Amino acid sequence: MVIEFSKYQGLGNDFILIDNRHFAEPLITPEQAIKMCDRHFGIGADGVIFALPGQEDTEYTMRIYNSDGSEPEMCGNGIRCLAKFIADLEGNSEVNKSYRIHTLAGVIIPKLETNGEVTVDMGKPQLAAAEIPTTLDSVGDKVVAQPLEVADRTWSVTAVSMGNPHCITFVEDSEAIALEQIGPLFEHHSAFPQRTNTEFIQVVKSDYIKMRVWERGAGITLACGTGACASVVAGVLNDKCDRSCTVELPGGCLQINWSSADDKVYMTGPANEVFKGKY
Ligand code: ZDP
Repeated sequence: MVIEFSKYQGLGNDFILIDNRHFAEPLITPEQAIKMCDRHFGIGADGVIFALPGQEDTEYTMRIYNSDGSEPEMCGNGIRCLAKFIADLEGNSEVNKSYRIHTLAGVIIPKLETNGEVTVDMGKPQLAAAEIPTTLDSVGDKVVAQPLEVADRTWSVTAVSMGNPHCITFVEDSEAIALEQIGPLFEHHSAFPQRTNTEFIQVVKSDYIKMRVWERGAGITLACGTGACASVVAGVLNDKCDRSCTVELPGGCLQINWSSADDKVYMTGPANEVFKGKY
């Protein structure tokens, strides 16, 4: 079967977008997604995203397969790409247009800004151990600065869910972390029964942090939107950063604001089409 796709990227986190508006189930299988994401034998991407019909009070549903074929609940860079893709499919050039999107992490609302960037209402972070999920101990009802043994070292980690699980570690120098070696050990650690995305954060200033990420199901990527949100939440919980903070990722910067007014996390960043094709 020949399938039309569009390739988008947000800060170098790149996705294959599929117009799935007329079918309730994804048009391709996880096995096909693995092949399409292959950077040598396929199109090349960190994941495949489907724009499906909405459910309940939403206009669209987003589903995503990681490059290993697993299905995460949410995808921050991906939903910015999805918003641009939908506007393109609809031929909609309305400014400040927002969409209500059903995801496995609840209703997420991206809004197209006049400068071409997208601001996403990412919802409230989940901090309870059982919801993340993690078996690490809690302080009160949060998993903050807990010891985790990985690669013969005890790390102090904070766990946050943005719909998907994140394990955040603050380090002196994020460049010095051997991500390729230790990333998989965090991802598959028994303390995270659904596996985990893993972020290493260097605090440059209270309103500017640098992040490197090992993504569950995708490995090293140039950016991770949910990871940037989770890292600012972790920074606030550890008194290391402001609620409004710039996150520098290898692919560029995201602006994150954990609102004290409504407890939701707002993420602003770019998303752009790269090319269209048939596969
Ligand atoms: O939770 C996971 O399994 C992630 N790999 C999903 C993708 C997250 C993403 N990088 C983001 O920007 O949030 C797309």
